[in-house]
Amino acid sequence: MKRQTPVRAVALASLLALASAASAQTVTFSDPRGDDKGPGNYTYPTDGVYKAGSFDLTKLTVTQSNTDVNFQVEVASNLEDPWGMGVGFAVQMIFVFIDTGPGGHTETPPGLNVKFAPGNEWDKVVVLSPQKKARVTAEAESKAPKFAKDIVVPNLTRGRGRVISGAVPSTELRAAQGDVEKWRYQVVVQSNEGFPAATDFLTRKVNEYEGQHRWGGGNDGDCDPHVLDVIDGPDAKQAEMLAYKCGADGKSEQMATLKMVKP
Ligand SMILES: [Ca+2]
Ligand SMILES: [Ca+2]
Ligand SMILES: [Ca+2]
Repeated sequence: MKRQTPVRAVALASLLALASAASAQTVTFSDPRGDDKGPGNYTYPTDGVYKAGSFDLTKLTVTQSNTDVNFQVEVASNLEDPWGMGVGFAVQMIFVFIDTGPGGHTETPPGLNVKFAPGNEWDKVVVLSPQKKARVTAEAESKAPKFAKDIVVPNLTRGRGRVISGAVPSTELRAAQGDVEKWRYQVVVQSNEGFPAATDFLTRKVNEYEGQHRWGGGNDGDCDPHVLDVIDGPDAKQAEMLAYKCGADGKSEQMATLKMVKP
């Protein structure tokens, strides 16, 4: 076999780079720092594992290749694995809601206490959790059966640096080439709760007062959004979307209502 000259190797490498650039589409969203306070006044749990900034969404990147759609969510502090999850992060749980076309759901999986506005229905949600895929899908089937077929979980979700990422096959999202640039998105930052309430989908509660493993600044009932950060867009202001009203009995009088954002 003839040995390839360095010049030809370089030419081949740049050709491959061009080919992959042509077949991959990427969309990115930025979110402000310092708004990891839900509707505006939520406080972190007191345990040291909930490091400042670790629930502060700063960026979502969605990349579509020939076969997969990859989701990368960046937060404002370095990821750690204090609970030994083995995947480079532990305390976060991220929901990437996707509007792929007309129709879809306004309600969300139990434990978030948010809904989507009419015209902003979600079709698929990609869940980035440090829990094993089997646990997440089992929880989806038992606690959110009516959404289970639209809850998509990467085979492996991992954290590195400040980025939590996972890829799913395009077929699971019914993604045709270029779709990621046409879809709309919303991200909900939650916390991975390995011992969730009986009805909650691995989510951590927000109460009136923060505790060792409970967020503060909300309501002890389920009328407050159990959400730390979402993507801010031109027509989607976080403080407006997460505004809510509770009755004296802790029941919802006005539920926090999210909107999608466009690339
Ligand atoms: Ca943020
Ligand atoms: Ca609550
Ligand atoms: Ca935000």
